[in-house]
Amino acid sequence: MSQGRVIKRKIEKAGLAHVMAAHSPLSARLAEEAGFDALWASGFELSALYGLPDVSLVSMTQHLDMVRAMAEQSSLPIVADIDTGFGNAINVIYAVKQYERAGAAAVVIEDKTFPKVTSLVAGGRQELLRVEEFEGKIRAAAATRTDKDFLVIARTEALIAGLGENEALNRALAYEAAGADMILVHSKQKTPDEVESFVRAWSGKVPIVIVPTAYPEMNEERIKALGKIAIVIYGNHAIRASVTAMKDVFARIVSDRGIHNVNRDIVSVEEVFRLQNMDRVKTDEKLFLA
Ligand code: SPV
Ligand code: MG
Repeated sequence: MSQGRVIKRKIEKAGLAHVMAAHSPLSARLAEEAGFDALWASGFELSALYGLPDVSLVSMTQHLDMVRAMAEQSSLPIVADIDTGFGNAINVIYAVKQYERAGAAAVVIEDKTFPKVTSLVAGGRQELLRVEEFEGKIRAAAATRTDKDFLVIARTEALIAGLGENEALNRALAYEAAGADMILVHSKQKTPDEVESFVRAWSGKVPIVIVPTAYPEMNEERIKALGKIAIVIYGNHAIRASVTAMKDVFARIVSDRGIHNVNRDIVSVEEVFRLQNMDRVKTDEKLFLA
């Protein structure tokens, strides 16, 4: 079964797929062990991993390499955040071929101009593409995939850009007509109101994807009660959890002048060996080293 089919099955069965951000094969494995349905190959997280702002600096090749590495270490489907598609519809055609071959289950393409500016930053420059041009990108993506279950998800940034609900709804309808399998609507309002209102007003047939980072009260109970939402993406909690943990441990080592205290509170080296499949090396040594 293709990875796109796996996500669709999950949605058919459970009504909602829970997708966790990952920025490395290790975080992908941890998300899988925690029980998520799929991985979000987040552009924000990968940019942060490189210490860079999420403004189209990380290249498609860098992102693809990470998608491939995650696909090797986790059996979960990968929803690839391909930002604006790395250029125009021609770039999208190339990207979709590459991401499908890399083992992704889906791509999310956003309707901003290239280079984009990260969505949640206060006062960010948010410029949207003409609707016709973005429709062309969605048509190009849908025409390029070879697996009919590979999902093309169109993301509108109309609410992020402050253009209002009507613009967001009109764009989403146009993107559905262009062949999008789902619509991701993003919002940076601190409460769920804006997205809830969009979802209630949504008259399209395709389901909605949300990333409730800015409005964390939107829990799964509320999402299910709203209906129409097929995927919830926890967009940056892997990198934020890592930063929290590293800051805490590093500060304690500095203040304790040693590792004697933190040692009790962090995972053992054996746990990291487990995550690295070190036991497999031991088995293979017995089998193959003469
Ligand atoms: C990402 O995780 O890269 C996203 C979500 O696109 S956000 O950063 O909220 O725009
Ligand atoms: Mg992104």
